[in-house]
Amino acid sequence: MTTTKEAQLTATLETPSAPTNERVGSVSAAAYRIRHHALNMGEVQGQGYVGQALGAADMLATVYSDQLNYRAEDPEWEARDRFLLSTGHYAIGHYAALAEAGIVPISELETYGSDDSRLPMSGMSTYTPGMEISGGSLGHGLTIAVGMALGLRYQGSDARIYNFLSDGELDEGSTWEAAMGAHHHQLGNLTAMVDINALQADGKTDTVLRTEPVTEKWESFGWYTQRVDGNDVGALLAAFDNAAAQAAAVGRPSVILCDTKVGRGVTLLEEREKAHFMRIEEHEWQTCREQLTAGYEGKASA
Ligand SMILES: Cc1ncc(C[n+]2csc(CCOP(=O)(O)OP(=O)(O)O)c2C)c(N)n1
Ligand SMILES: [Mg+2]
Repeated sequence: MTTTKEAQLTATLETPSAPTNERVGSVSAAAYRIRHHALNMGEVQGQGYVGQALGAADMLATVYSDQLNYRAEDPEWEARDRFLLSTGHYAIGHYAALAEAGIVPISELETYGSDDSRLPMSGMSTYTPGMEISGGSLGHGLTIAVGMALGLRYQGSDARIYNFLSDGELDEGSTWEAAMGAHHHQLGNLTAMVDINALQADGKTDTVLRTEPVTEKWESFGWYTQRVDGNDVGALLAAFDNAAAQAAAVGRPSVILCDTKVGRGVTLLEEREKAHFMRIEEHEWQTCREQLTAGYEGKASA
């Protein structure tokens, strides 16, 4: 539960000014490149978690090109902010973001999912620079994030922890235990973001396990909670700015709940029925790229 003191402090803190068009444009361009990389990587295998990468590209671009403090040439730099991908199968999108960030060479992306590649299908910390944790077993990312955030605080570090979760991970009890622990320890250095794409491996989230009302749940666990359109870069930037300004000052963990669309930016894939693990035919990849570019250029010139 939010305490009265927390509520008062949150109310008195100033809301940061709205993100500039320049910032929105720069993050949108990064998101476009992340989507483009993800399509190229998906084509190597002919199938995969491409829909998730497209859906989460705006979230990933906002974090990597606007929020995260890191050194591309030294991914293990002690003072870096940590981005924890707890949803291992989203690795394709994360690799694209790591390439955009200059941590993984763009030329290496074509090895995705191949034998001996540093970019396996499911994210593994021992394989890939910049991959902080292994996330194949869902529902563990937030527990690790809480431990890391505590550890950094004990060390007197100003680094922040960002944890990316999927809506399927809200099915896991461990996620909620960690959420409770983060509030108990007043981890203002922790920001979670949840990709609410309303989908899981076995079907739509509300048919697998109904997790709504999600906003009220996080609030009742004591988190500073915002829910935004996760494909609206301006809304994402504003939410991350609020999280940094308010949650850290109040000493409360922060969550940004992001409603996204699987396959976002590529009409052909937005309309796919079997969206969790997509099979895309050889002749369709070029159409995907063309639709992505046409949509991006149309929006940029609007
Ligand atoms: C602990 C655990 N249980 C089950 C699985 C199998 N699994 C892999 S992906 C997935 C769907 C999880 O939901 P979400 O991440 O929201 O799926 P998406 O949005 O990518 O379709 C499941 C159940 C797993 N990897 N780990
Ligand atoms: Mg999902």
